[in-house]
Amino acid sequence: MADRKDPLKEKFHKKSSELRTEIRSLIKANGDLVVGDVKLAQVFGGARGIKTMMWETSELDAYDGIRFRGYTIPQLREKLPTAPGGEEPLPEGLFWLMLTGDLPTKTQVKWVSKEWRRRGKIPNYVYATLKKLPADTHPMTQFSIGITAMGSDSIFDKKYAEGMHKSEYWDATYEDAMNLIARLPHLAAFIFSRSFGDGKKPKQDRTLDWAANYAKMLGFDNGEFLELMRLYLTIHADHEGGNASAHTAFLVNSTLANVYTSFASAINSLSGPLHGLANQEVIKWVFNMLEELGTQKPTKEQIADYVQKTLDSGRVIPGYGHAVLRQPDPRFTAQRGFAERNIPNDELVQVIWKIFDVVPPMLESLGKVKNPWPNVDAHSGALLVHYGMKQYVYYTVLFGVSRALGVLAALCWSRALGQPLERPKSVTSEWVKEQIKKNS
Ligand code: CMX
Repeated sequence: MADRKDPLKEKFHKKSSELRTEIRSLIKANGDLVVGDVKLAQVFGGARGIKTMMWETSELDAYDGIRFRGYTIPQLREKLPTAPGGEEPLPEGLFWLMLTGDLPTKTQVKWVSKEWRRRGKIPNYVYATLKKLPADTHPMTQFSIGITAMGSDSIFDKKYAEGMHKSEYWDATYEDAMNLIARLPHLAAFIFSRSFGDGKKPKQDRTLDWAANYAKMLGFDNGEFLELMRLYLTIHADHEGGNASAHTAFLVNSTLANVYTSFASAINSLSGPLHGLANQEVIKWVFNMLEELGTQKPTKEQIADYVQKTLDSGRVIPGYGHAVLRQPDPRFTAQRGFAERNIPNDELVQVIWKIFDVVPPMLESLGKVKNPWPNVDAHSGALLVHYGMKQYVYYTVLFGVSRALGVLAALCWSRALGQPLERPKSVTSEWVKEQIKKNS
């Protein structure tokens, strides 16, 4: 579609065409293979564990945590290219890996950084749309509206209206996905500026990578913070396909909605406190605790009392628990590692570590929590506060910018493999009672 040479698109096209052919013959020969049973408890229990979708970019194991194309987070820190003099992986490299299945070279990652800088311009009507909203509109609402507004620019929609052949869907989807990823830091930084700054459009630095550019457009240029952003935007990128935001995008995109509206739907899904908004809820909960206790250095006993009070009031402990994981989240551990390397004496970070000692046994003692361990959201806020980003209502936008990498790579795959409209079956309680009667 684009005239320019695009090594990533070429590689993706080759790989996805091969897999498409392979999957077709695989389904033809093995279409009746049973891959799991569905129990009544799962029907009523949020569809936990039911295998219903194909998602190429990553896989989640309850005990080992996330693997991106087979690589754990520590392996990504070792194998993905870094910025000059840096230690943390560049998210561009993870995108290349998720889209192609292969680890990129430094040159390939540099190409992606350049390509995203080239594609980053947001149409003026998007800024104008956002300016109509009250400045105190929640940043996630602004983010969703901004992404939806950009959909007017969708190459997929334009080509579809012109009668595009279905064999070309992948190409238009790839172009939209690359444009959207390139634009997100600009949009997200503008929202930060509107909500907490002078409201001006941020300007990118033509020498920087995607994450560092985003950090700078947010107004932060501390080298350690740029490294934190590279790590942050890498580890939040994908968590297989069944999580609420990814699954929402997958469902919407299966109708052939463009990736802008599909990803805006993912952002809406991420904005709930049981999912992405938990990162804002964690730090809010910690700040409230410190204020109520009147100390920045609470003891474990004081923390335990506060945890008990939260549970007694019928609320969850944000940042703890997970629908799939049954161990401390490796994304928590990666952030803890960053803090241990860079800011081990930070008071707030030490509170987060004390909470980690206190909460799991307390949740376990309730006898109903399946995973008492911290998830990704338990640590991120304390790191951001350390470097001066205290506006916690913004935190889920950072998560959303990162999540675009996995979701959009997966949507490219979905269109390239020709995956159909998603349409699972629902049942009524009458039907369930009927089945129980028949069974007995
Ligand atoms: N604090 C208190 N109670 C908790 C809990 C927590 N952190 N985690 C689970 N529970 C409770 C559930 O509310 C449920 O209680 P009821 O039976 O009274 O309704 C019970 O334990 C069983 O839940 P579960 O099967 O262990 O957990 P689910 O798969 O249903 O839910 C999750 C998973 C993440 C929604 C839940 O652990 C939770 O609410 N955690 C706090 C919010 C949070 O941190 N979310 C972020 C998740 C990661 C992300 O997507 O970003």
